[in-house]
Amino acid sequence: MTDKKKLISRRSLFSTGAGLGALALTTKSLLAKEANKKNLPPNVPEWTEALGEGVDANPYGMPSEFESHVVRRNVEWLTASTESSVNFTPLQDLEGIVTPNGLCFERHHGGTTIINPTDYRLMINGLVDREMIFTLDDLKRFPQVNKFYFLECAANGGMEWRGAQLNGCQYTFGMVHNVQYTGVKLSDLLQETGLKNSAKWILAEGSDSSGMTRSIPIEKIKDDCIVAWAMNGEALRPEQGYPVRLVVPGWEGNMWVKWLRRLEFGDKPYMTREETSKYTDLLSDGNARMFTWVMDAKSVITSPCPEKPIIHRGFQQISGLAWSGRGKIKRVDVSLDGGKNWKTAQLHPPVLDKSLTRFTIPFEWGGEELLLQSRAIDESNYVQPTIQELQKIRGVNSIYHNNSIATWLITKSGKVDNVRLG
Ligand SMILES: Nc1nc2c(c(=O)[nH]1)N[C@H]1C(S)=C(S)[C@@H](COP(=O)(O)O)O[C@H]1N2
Ligand SMILES: [Mo]
Repeated sequence: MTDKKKLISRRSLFSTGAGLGALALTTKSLLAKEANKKNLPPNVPEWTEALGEGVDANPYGMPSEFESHVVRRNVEWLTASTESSVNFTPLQDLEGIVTPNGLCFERHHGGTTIINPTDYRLMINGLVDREMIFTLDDLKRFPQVNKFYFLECAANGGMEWRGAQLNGCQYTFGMVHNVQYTGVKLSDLLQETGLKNSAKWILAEGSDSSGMTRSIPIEKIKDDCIVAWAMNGEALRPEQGYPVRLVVPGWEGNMWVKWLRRLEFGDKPYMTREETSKYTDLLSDGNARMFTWVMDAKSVITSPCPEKPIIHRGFQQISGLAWSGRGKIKRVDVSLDGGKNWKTAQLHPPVLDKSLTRFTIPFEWGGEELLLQSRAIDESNYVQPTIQELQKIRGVNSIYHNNSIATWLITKSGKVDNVRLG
């Protein structure tokens, strides 16, 4: 091998991520925490000299005490009361595409409802052949599906319509989670109840004190909606609607009714509070968009980000998440210069329908200022817009459906800020 060839093969090793261990030894961390020298090689560390905890110490396992910063967080001025509130998923601390159950953001309008599953019933009524009431055990007798889907609140990023406001990945993007649901397809339940030809809409009703009700068109119900009782392999968490929630893949989170109590079939939309005064988008001409169900393609760089400053010069990875309510993510582009030049990132399998998708792209940082952006393109060829493109059509009065490209300013010290360009 000539010297030149050697160099090329070494570089290509780095660009696939191999050989990083050796590299890490030669670059100095800018923010290195002091390690206890006693525990470092060649010494035998303290933890090797003592027995560990017994197997019964944690009947339900918890994360390491050193990960206690990885928690859901709320924003004080967005918190009217804890019962009608929202907290945010710490996306910046997560890897891959699965959101751990205890870190899924919560949005409830009447607090977390506690339901004994023995007392749980799901009622299906209205324009069906047979009105029926199901217990949880009844539901579990049906053929089941196991599917990963993202759930995003339509208000995710809603504070950023007029400018950059919250300096954090968690606060600007964290109203999204992605888990594997287990449940029964709603279309399978309908084989039991039958459906009248005049049935065109469904009213999904929660059993919490908020009176959460949404209308959903019959085509979506027949297509892919799930009545789910498990997330990531275990029962739903109380915060996520235990024992049963509705899963409405790719559509705004508000429709995913938790603590699901009743499904009524009707011939027109029910025009509930949540689809008239809320979850509509006021345009510049005074009209409001209504029934804006689909969550358009969106992406975020989770590292680096305001909570994850750059701590090394030299070779490293940009990592992020992309998702679309219209299907699979087809491509993600990353820009280091505020959208002038773009490079295609690597998508990490599995790349699933209406699910978070992990992307990474390697880069070298020499200590210069950067304007970091990511742009998602989905399988319908929809391209994630800039905020200016979005504002041209939708004005600045909306709260919901802000899926614009965000910009992280990397400063010379490695600090990262959420900024607005142009
Ligand atoms: N019954 C009921 N269902 C509900 C809500 C609620 O308050 N009550 N909140 C909705 C909203 S606005 C969102 S964004 C999602 C949030 O789901 P999560 O708490 O699992 O994140 O649930 C929806 N389903
Ligand atoms: Mo929401």
